Amino acid sequence: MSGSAMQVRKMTGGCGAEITGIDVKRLSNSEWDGVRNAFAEHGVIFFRDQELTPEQHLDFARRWAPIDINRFFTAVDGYPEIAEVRKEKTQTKNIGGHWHTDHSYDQVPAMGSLLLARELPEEGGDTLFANMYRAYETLSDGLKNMLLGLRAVHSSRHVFGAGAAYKATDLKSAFKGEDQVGDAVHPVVIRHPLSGRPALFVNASFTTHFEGWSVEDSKPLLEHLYRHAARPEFTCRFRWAPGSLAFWDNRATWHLAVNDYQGERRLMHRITVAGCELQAAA
Ligand SMILES: O=C(O)CCC(=O)C(=O)O
Ligand SMILES: [Fe+2]
Repeated sequence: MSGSAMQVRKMTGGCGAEITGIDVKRLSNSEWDGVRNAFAEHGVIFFRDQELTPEQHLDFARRWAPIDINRFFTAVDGYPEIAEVRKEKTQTKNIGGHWHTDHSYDQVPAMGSLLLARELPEEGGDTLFANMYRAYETLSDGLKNMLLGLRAVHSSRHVFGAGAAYKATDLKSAFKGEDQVGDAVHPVVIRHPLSGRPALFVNASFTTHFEGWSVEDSKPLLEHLYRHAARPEFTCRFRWAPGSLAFWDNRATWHLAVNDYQGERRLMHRITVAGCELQAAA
């Protein structure tokens, strides 16, 4: 790493790392190795002051993997591969305001998203992340062993389908594709494709039930896992400024966009990159 001012600093004891001293448009080979290692190790990485055009945002995204266009999000004008995460002054609901991981309803879930801040409220509009390695590791052995044998069903129907709850809110214009919904089944504990470590892979927004269990039977255990995984010591919170860029791994983290800026606009550009089919741990 000689000649580079790059530094990787953990955000908290629980999740994420901030990378300073680099320009993602011009990475040396050793910087690129360092960035990739930080992503695999910390699950979400943050950069500041990256003044990227949409083309430069796309170039950096394509270094990771091919782009996986989200079929429900509105695209940025002229850039079908960039999704808009927008909240207008007059809107009261925001996108992603509950803990979730993107694309778990796909049989091949996306690797992650590169979210770039364009317009921000005066204050607020932070994003929280939670570490799904820590969530799994800190369960008791008995529960870990039981979860290793389970798979869970994930769905986009109740979120983006015809009867979805957001259709009755002021978010209804933000999404499209209500006939594109579907389901997927994944192991509850995955072997992470980059790190090889076990990670908990269920989330409150898209997981509907354990395979072979009813929704009703699944609910108490899923809720226990959700409460456990959201413990503050597994999380970090990122405060955005224009030019801030986050890249999170959907297979290692959850995220939540804090909706504490009523009456102000917030606009982010999101590029999602492709992942792989997920294998069970152990
Ligand atoms: O706006 C944010 O901070 C994140 C929203 C979200 O959930 C997403 O872009 O996937
Ligand atoms: Fe999201």
